Amino acid sequence: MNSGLKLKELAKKAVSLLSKHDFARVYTHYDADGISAGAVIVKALLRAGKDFQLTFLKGLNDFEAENEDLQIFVDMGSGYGELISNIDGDIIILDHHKPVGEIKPKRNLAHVNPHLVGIDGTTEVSASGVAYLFAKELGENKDLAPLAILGAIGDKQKFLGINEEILKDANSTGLVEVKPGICLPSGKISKALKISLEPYLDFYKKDDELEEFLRKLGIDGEKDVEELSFEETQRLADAIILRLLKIGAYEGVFEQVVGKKIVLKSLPIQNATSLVDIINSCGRAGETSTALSILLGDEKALRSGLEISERINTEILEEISRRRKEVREGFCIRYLVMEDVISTSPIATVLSRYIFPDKPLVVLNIKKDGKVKVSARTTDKIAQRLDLAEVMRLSALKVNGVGGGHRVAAGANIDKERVEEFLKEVDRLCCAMLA
Ligand SMILES: [Mn+2]
Repeated sequence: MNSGLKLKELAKKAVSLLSKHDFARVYTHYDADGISAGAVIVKALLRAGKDFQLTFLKGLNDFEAENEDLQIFVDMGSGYGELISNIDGDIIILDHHKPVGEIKPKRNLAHVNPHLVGIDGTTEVSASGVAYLFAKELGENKDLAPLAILGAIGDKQKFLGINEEILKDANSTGLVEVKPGICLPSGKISKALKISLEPYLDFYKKDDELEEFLRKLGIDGEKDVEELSFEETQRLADAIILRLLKIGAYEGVFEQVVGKKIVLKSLPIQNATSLVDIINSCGRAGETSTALSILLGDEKALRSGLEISERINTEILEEISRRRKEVREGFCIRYLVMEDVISTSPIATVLSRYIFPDKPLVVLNIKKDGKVKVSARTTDKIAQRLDLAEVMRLSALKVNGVGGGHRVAAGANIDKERVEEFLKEVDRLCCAMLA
């Protein structure tokens, strides 16, 4: 049996476990992938006539299990074998993070994870994709494929393997179209270039440079991104590549930014880049229910989502421009220690992909309560030789914390007192893996 079919088999098992219950307690992650996966599950459960309660979590570190007959963990769970083993209830896990620790369930468990069947969950299928496979086994849910695509974009995945199949599903229903173009948020070009985080073009607070860029390009910055002619789009694409080269961005982002754009016809914002951005911003702002409502088609939620997104992106851009000077260099890593910022993950992502792509980057956020949230990022080129999930897991373990994630993007939670020791271990492990 090929691995795609094996994954389907796992999804089938999850569906049969669900069939024994009328109610499910669902937990999902608060980022674009987790929220899109949540939207898939909500729609699929509603259609299947199941009752449910959905909760968004930042992770499972402070999770306290409730006594429910069925709990569904989405975009999380696989990395927490011990925690899951202690839950007294039936459990479905729909995740794509690397499994850590054996799960010895107290009752029934259906664990759907691509890594269990030899599929790379980091690049080839997101939690939204796994949720979609589950939904497809549950009923007529092929129309949810665009949400699975959104999750894959949110997690910066490739359209290979399972993701490619999902894209085919979406194409076949006419709900998604892949067009030649550039992945920029919708709206005025000058604003899109300035506030975009993916791609990050380093025009924030650099109005003169932006003006010069547009002047040389011969394109009116007041024009809408969607109104560009084919020829203008090509010119802009070339200029964006040059800009990315100039700021020293990782070459792997070029193909993600320029070439094609994905149009999601059934979703309230058709520009996939914009929609992912809005959903992520809402998640970061703690407005997860707004994000979910947007994906379920609520117009009013969309209006507030747009406002939230602009506010959050500006805060993040401000933080990046202020903090990039504070990035320090170890032997084999770079690191940045911050205090109580809104969200470490997008800062880590932009810095590691666009400004400092030559070494793994570790960003630490010291919270007021003394807890430290760590985000580690690297390029897929470096990740061929190094596994950040392992680096985070082992380094955190050494200082009594927890860590894990993906090869290219991982994280940890540690205590403030152990920061120095932790960073030393991260650097040591990275050097060892890269040697
Ligand atoms: Mn995910």
